[in-house]
Amino acid sequence: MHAVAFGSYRPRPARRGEERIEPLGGSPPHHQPLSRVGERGADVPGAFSHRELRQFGKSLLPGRVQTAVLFLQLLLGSLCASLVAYERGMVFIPGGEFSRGRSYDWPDTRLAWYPNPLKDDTPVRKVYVNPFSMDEAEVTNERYAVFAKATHHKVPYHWLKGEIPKGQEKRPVVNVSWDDAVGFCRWEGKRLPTEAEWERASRGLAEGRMYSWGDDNPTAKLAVYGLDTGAADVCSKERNYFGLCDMIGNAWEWTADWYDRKYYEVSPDRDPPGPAQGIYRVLRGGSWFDQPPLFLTCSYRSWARPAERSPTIGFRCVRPIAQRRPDHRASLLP
Ligand SMILES: [Ca+2]
Repeated sequence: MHAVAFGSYRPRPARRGEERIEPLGGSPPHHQPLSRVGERGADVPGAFSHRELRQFGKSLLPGRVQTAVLFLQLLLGSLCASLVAYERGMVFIPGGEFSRGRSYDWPDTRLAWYPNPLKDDTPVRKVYVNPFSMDEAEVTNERYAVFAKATHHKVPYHWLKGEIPKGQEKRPVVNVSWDDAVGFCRWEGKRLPTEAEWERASRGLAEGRMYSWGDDNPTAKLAVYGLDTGAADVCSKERNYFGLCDMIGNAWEWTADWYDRKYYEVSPDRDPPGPAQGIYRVLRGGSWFDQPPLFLTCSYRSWARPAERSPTIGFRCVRPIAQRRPDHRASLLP
């Protein structure tokens, strides 16, 4: 199982008499609230409600041309933002800055005799990402089947006779390699999210927190986790702040980035593209198999060889809104 293959590190529970180190929590000092973004991009930054626009229009006095021009600009900006943001099955994630990484300690972080082998999700740094649209759900079996049929791409090995296992049409496709995922996203005119995009989308307003919903461990209402029976249908749990399903749990999700344990120390602050090379690709979000906390947190970075096909690994795609600067992964862009 994936958690066994890549889970060499687990925090040791605090011993009797030993101080339990609580997550630092709280908002970072330069916390900037995001604009509320509804599901499927129903409202976006720069968008105004019809009532607000009507009221503003009524306040205009005849002859005040400059004000009228401003009103028209606002109206057009609002319409454009809505048009750009809307795409069925996708959610608009506004561009912005957020605190990436783990801002709290695990119980063994400060124990000199028990050095923490993984501090790959630190240091916490402010990172800016451009706006993008993201699949609201992990790619399902039925969606993948359309791609496989159209492109003659091979299907996951557990599909007997090439067919989706009965009753699993709405489950996330798993046993797909990184290249399978890239091929699917490209076929849909999309690409895999970068690590930074994935974490931005996963966190929403939960900067400095363990999970999308705060610091409390998941419950059966919030995430698919801790099972031995496989993934569940996508979107069977509560959505996160942006309206995304299963960012925590259900299937691990491939990202575009190579894995480098020390990348956060050297990454650029704006749209970090990931290391230029590596051996493993980054996985995010934990799976149906994993137990909280660690693997299921917003900041945890897992990894696997690109050829890995695991029953716990799936993916979802994104589409950039703004043109990204050319980088070494330009070939991934649609
Ligand atoms: Ca997931």
